[in-house]
Amino acid sequence: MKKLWLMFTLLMLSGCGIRTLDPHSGTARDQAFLIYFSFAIMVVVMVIVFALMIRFVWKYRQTAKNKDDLPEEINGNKRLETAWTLIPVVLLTILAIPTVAITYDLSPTTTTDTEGAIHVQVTGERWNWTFEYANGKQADNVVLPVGETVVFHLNSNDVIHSFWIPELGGKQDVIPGKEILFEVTPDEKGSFIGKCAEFCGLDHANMRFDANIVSAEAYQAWLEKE
Ligand SMILES: [Cu+2]
Repeated sequence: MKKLWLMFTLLMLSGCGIRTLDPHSGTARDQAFLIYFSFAIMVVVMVIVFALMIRFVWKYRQTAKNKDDLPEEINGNKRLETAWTLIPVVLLTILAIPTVAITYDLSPTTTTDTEGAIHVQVTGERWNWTFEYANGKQADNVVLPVGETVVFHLNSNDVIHSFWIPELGGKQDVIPGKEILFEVTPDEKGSFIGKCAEFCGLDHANMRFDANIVSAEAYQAWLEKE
């Protein structure tokens, strides 16, 4: 028990930040909104259910007075059954509307949706990523200008990987034989860790890269450097 407390305290002190909840792009912000939104609904449901449960446990506890009473029969009560069917339907509908809207909105389905964007070919391979720009430049880490829309063209040379830069959004499956587009507009400078989020073999944990978001000038200079 002592050890458990120590582990818990260390975990809390380490400030293990949840990077998906520290969004630095519109995509990541939309995703973080969905997380908070569903969490809020969950908290409301949880508070109501727990409050009712505590109340009923207390109100209907056995006492010397009621110990021979039989509970009221509620089987077939139309009002109750309608209520406990409709409440989840309403909650799920409230959840589904923004979820479906945002999901359809997040990624382009064709390249014509994104003319004027920066297009980067991304190839996942056990166990590294290669980024190729329109001018032919190849790199192991991705460099992008702040405020510009970028479309990643995700491809895999072997197995299924998953492309994920938590602060910028994702994750997006990378499937061999199928190009998947993933659009992001980073809106703050910074260096973020990207990773493979689909277990793909022995060195999966090391399948990482850096996503460096820099000024337009720094990006241009980097792009033109051999
Ligand atoms: Cu992988």
